[in-house]
Amino acid sequence: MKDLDDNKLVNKLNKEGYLILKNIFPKYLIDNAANFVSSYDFEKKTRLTSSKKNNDLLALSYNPKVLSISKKFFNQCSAPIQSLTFKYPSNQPVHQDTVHFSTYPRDLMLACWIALENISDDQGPLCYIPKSHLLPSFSKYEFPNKYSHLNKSKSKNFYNEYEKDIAHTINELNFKLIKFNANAGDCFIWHPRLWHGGSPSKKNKTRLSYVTHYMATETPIYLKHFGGLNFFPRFQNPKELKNCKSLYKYGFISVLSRLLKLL
Ligand SMILES: O=C(O)CCC(=O)C(=O)O
Repeated sequence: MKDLDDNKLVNKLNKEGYLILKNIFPKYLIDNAANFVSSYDFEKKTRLTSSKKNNDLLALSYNPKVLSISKKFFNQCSAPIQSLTFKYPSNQPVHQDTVHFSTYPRDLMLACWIALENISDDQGPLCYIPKSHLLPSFSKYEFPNKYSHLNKSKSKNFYNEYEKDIAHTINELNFKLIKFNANAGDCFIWHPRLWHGGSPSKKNKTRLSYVTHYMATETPIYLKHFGGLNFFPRFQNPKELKNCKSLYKYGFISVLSRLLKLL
């Protein structure tokens, strides 16, 4: 991959909000991962949230090119902290990942989505809005004023309302959703603020795919907005994918030292 200079790629990611890369994964890894996912029983779950039991999926998450791009993007070391494996279309409404994975300082996460088979329109391809990362990120409480804490009479299902408001905005502003019709092995790296989701599709066709979320390991504080008290993000200690080791070695003390580093 000498021809793909990390600086140029990161500039492109910052400009367009995404990168499409081909041929960065060995074919045998894609084939092995595809075999694993297609034989896995997904009857009860729509996605598998851990890849640690499968070495081929783990090897995809630790791809050196993706790690070096994320390192350049963060300007510090990077580690995979979560993965999602899909056998079927995700049907996930459009969102920004920052609603799920917030960091302070902001936007120190990245995602890499990999097609494990050829994916066309009827398989619910990944979809995205180019340059939507130029918009700020919104927590699920901030996006629609009408559902803010100032209006307690509205629905308390903030995430649901967030998804509806994103859909409404796409419509109102005439944003164009692009489908990523991928070949097996193609990957799509998106900026933390890029609006993306899974195109709606029936579940009768497979959409073998695997996504890893990366986080900068040195400075950021990682925050979760789900669970606990509404409006109060929770500190989270993310764990590295391969060994489940916490990124903050000394728990809350590490969080404090990270905060001090930012002063
Ligand atoms: O795979 C998909 O369809 C969507 C995945 C996604 O939105 C995510 O991982 O944040």
